[in-house]
Amino acid sequence: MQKTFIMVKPDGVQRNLIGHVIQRFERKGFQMIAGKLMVVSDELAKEHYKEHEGKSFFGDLMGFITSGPVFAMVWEGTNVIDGARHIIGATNPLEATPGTIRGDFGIVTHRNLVHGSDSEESSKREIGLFFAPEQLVTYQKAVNEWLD
Ligand code: RTP
Ligand code: MG
Repeated sequence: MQKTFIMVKPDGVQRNLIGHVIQRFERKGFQMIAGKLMVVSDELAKEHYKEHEGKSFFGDLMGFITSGPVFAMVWEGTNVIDGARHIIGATNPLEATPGTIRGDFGIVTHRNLVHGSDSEESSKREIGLFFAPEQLVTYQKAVNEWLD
């Protein structure tokens, strides 16, 4: 079963949107298999966003993502990587379709509420950065039989 790393960023936590974000993924039919409230260290932030190192916004991104608690999660489901990115919406919330999380709640790119892995490779990498293998709780729900 495909897995993805999802994180409610510091702005989402401050705006009391943790529960709402979880509900968006739950009602779609995806299943949370790990979740924790934590503060991202400078080292972890740099590693997580290393593809953007050297870009003009990298410093601001580091400051933002370490500025307060985040809610880190692993979600599981059929095509959950792309599915989650659709629920989250485009990087720039002003361009994100209404109905997506960013489209409904965000205005600016540097405060876009939620992160979602963009590929199988990055999901494996990011899950490994934030969670130990034994922290992933996979389990069967009978209702999932009716999803695909
Ligand atoms: P994320 O990784 O956080 O889920 O966001 P994303 O895939 O939609 O966007 P990505 O290109 O990976 O960029 C990572 C984060 O960097 C900030 N950013 N700022 N031009 C800019 O000012 C700019 N571009 C990107 C955003 O916070 C974005 O979520
Ligand atoms: Mg990204």
